[in-house]
Amino acid sequence: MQRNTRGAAARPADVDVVVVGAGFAGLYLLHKLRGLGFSVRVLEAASDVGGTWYWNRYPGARCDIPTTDYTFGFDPALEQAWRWSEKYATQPEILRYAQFVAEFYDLRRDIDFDTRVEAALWDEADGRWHLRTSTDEHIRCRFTIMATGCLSQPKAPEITGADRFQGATYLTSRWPQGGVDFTGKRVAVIGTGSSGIQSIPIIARQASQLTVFQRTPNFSIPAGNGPVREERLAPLRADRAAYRQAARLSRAGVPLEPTQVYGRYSPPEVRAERFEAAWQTGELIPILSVFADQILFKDANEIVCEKVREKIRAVVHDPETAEALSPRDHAFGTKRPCLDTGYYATFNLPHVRLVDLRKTPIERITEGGIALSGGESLTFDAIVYATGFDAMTGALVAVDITGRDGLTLKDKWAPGPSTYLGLMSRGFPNLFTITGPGSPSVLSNMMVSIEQHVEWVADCLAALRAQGHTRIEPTAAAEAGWVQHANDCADITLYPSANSWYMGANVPGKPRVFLPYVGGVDAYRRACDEVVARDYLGFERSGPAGERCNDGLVRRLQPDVQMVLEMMAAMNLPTFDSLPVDAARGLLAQLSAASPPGPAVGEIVDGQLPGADGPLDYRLYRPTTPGPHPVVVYFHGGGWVLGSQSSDDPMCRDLCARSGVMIVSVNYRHAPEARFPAAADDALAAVRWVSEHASSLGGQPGAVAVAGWSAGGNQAAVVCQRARDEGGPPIAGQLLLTPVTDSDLTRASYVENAEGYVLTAALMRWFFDHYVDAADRTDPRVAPLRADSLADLPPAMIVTAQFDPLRDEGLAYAQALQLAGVPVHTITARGHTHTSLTMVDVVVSGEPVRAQMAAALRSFFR
Ligand code: N01
Repeated sequence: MQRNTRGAAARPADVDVVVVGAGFAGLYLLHKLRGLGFSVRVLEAASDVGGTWYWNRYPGARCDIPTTDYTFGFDPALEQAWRWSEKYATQPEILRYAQFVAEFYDLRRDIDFDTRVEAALWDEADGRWHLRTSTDEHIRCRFTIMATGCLSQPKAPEITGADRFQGATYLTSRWPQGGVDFTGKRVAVIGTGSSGIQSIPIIARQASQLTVFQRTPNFSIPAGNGPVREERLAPLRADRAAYRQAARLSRAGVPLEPTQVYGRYSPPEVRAERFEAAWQTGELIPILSVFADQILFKDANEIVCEKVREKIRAVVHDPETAEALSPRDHAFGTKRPCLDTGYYATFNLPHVRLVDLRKTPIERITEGGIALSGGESLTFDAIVYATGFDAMTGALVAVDITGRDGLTLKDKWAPGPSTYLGLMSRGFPNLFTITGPGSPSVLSNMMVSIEQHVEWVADCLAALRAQGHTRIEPTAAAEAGWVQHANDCADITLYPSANSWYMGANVPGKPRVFLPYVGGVDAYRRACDEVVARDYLGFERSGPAGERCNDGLVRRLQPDVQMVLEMMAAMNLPTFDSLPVDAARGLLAQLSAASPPGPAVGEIVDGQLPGADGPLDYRLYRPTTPGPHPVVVYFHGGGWVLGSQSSDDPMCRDLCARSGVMIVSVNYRHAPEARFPAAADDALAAVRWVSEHASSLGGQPGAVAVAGWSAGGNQAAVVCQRARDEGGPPIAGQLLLTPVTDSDLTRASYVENAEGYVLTAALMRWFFDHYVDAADRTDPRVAPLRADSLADLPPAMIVTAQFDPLRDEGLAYAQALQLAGVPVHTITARGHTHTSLTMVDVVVSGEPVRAQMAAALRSFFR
């Protein structure tokens, strides 16, 4: 092994960049920055390169991303020069690979081993970091890059008496270099995460007795390891560059086409087939992606959970042990699932015992072994702690980092880490974190995420130098915006529901915050690239060239709204207003057909009712609960031109299922065939008819409520005014979702959101032109905001969306109703668009708003 043999005095104490850590991130950083002509030193606490693969030498340690993907892809020459032997390489082979990379680029000469960075202090006047090492060296540098790894700071076992044990004690993440021979030994393993699950079958082969102490069972799938499979190699051989690029643009850093199949709407045979196909791959990414909705909804997730439990029951002979090994406390994927080789079968061996700590907790560790709460005392020769890490933040705050104005990273992050893009944190100029909290990191193929961060940081340093800047720091607004966005991403998933290390829940006292970025490698890369393309949006820079601050938020839309817009942009669809009316209707029907159907309701009945000038179709949605139910007449969106009684089907199902009210969605005559006031007249006629026939439809007699989206919201608002002025019927309440309330297209929201969010200013103009003559546009049956009086109208809930041209007129209507004494509840949905709130099961971030809308419908009838 080559080592840095130069004396400390020979190394420069003043460099451009110090990199902390010589794992894969540190190695690539050194190579990259050296290539750009920066002076760099890498400081590494271990005695060699490899990072996590240096330390985690426990038996059975392997990667859990196939080696075809768990490998550097930035240099074809490096890839040509290395061959992996297995689908999942062992720790020694991965460590050899790290050593090979170090040699390939002659990196060791700039790495100080056995050198821990103990403190880093930012000197604002000097514009540099001052570092102190365990070797008592003081190093001054312009930039510090923390490449300290996400899972490198072991977590204390926190078990009473751990220090009293007289036998041998091992920590999986600090395994002895020469290995351990357990032959004939009575061994305890505490912990059943990836480290425990990988090591247990191998320790069982040697030990005379093995007792596994499990606090929480984990989901594990058989790795199916072996030589690298031809089908994995083929696409790489065919076009290596394309394959690597596909990985960079994938959700998790491994090429895989995302599925559109929803578990909750799939028949049993499709569920079984998809699950089994993913299971057979022996890979994490496919089993995490069996269904598009498995990480979003509990019922979809439970399909996967139960199928894994079936697999466990099929292997483990003793039903009680099988049940104890079956996770029931967390959704699949919310804790990182494990890959194993013979893990569950190990519990069929006569000398292996599982102790379920949920039933029988450890009371204490004694000199001779482990005492359990029930009074049982077990004797051991060795205890193995596979108890995990203080993940993502532990290694960063373990260094005493003091930034601007004496702020320490530890203090700043005490309530949870706050970063911009997971790359920097305000108050710590020129300090970068590779795969830091707030970036995809541990939720992705780390090699892809490391490469992306290294390249982003290297490009950033080069850009600063080129532009005459020596200092960079994120703005407070940009950082807060990113934290919000990262939380928004997590909050639409099931991840925050688990007590995982992703949530910091495994370390007592650590704040419960979702640490990685769950929006996907692809979406994340786009955000990072956009920041650069927009002249380092959200960063302050300064130096000889002067000061530059380009403040702003890179992501303001809810993540699922952003995703839908990006998907639509990728489909390159024509805009509705560029099409003839029939084609626009066809496009809407096509988009509706491709949407998930929405939740089940008790019954759906199609019928006809008399409109103002002939019959109108309606669709009735009945709740599952026994009736009679309160009745709501619903008007669909589509600008008076598009849509039908069934075009808002998922939305009507959702409202019905959530609120327990009956929804009657009414088709009305559309323009341009039937122009103003046909739609408004039909709406009033329909409400009258439904009101009169409520009982025979199975509804409660008495006042009905009205609801509508967009132009349908306009109908609902207009009906309330006309019912008040034209002899009824009584109306219990009005739910207006992003309604048209006026014909003034000059409000600020029209200007701000004129383009880019599906409903454009041009499309609204197209709708108006088809529906109503210019002279009639101030008629209150088109512009209810312009009615002479808004008094004595039914209570209202008005929902507007932040990025909707119609936002301000919706707010204006709410305000005007309020001034007229009408009870109004208003919501402005942050990060939403005109159309996003109706996208049931697709835009999950709309759920809380949909829940409030349903609650409003119920409240109208109290
Ligand atoms: O750690 P973990 P890990 N008493 O935190 C238990 C990566 N990795 O080292 O769940 C009793 O997952 C704890 O119980 P609970 C991978 O990303 C990858 O195994 O907190 N038990 C849990 O069972 C992985 O997710 C590979 O209730 C205690 C276990 O210890 C991550 O590293 C291999 C306890 C810890 O599991 C961490 O995995 C290895 C106590 N006081 C690791 N304290 C690959 O395959 C903790 N536990 C690439």
